[in-house]
Amino acid sequence: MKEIETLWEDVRQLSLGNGGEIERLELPPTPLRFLRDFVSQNKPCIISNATLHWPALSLWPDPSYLSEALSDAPPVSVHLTPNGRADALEPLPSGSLCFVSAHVERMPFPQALRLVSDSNLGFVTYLQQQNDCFRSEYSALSSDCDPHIDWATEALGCLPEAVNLWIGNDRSETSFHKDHYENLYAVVSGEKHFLLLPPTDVHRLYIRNYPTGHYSYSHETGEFRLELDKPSRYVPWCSVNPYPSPESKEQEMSRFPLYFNGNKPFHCTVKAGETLYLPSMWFHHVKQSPDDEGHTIAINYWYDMQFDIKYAYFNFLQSIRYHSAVAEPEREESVRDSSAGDKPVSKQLKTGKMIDCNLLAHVNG
Ligand SMILES: O=C(O)CCC(=O)C(=O)O
Repeated sequence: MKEIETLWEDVRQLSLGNGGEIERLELPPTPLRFLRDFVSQNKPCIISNATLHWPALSLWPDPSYLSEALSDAPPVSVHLTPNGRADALEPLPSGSLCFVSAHVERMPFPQALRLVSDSNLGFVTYLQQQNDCFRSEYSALSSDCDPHIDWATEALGCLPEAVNLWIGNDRSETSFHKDHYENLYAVVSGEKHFLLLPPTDVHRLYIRNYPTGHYSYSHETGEFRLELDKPSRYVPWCSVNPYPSPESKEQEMSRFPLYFNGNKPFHCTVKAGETLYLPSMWFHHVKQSPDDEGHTIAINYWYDMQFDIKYAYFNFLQSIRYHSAVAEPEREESVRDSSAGDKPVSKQLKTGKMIDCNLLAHVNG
């Protein structure tokens, strides 16, 4: 399907550039510039010096400040995984893949923060809950940063739908996915490493339906069990792991040639004090490097996206089946997604990571 490959090239030539670089702005843009040059064009940028006035930048790197500020707060949500990969594909004992969610529990913040930086545990702790947690679980910190990003609010014509706090370590990783939000992602401490692909590259990520499951962790045995959800449910998810282990690299490259042999994803590191504008429907994969205390801290503002003509075109593109010259493995064909785009968009607001609603499909296993 040459036309789709032409589209990938055109989007880079005409809009995003070929260098694989994300545009950087030294100062926050005016609302007009932000709307005209970035939101309307569905084009990311990194903005320096937009959050320098936040007390959080100097206060939050100190774990004792955070623990003190949240000492009397209700327990916070903690995501535990054996390897730092939650909302990601993991093999079942049968060898087939499952979309697995973390074991989630609630505990006092000071205890949770200690777990994040303790590298001697048999699990990885990520403090995150994509349900507007900053304004609920972490409201004691609200005066340390702005309640919204003013120039983005003016450009987008609404206040954020959700504001989320993320505190992770060097093993916390978020797999490739996309959200139906305009995302302003501000790093407060440590660094975040994003891989980004535009919505037009959807076929390069091999979205397929996978059965869902979850980890459950036993404090008594110190072991994780991976259990399939009951009743069974399937979600469409990106099949590509961009950082395969050395042993599986060759196999992954031959399974996903459109990803590994094509244009490199846009790669950017967002440092403390910088803000990434991550446009709606862009695919993103996230890793992180911690500060001296072993934490990476970020806060993101999810604004409602416009369900406009771009959204309609992207959905249409996604519904087209791409015929790669390279044959795909049989097993994946059997769970090929049903992305006809015929389901109405039902926005899962404040309920967690947005799996592409339009693709959400319950298929008979
Ligand atoms: O920081 C992360 O680990 C993931 C962030 C993300 O996926 C988002 O902001 O939509």
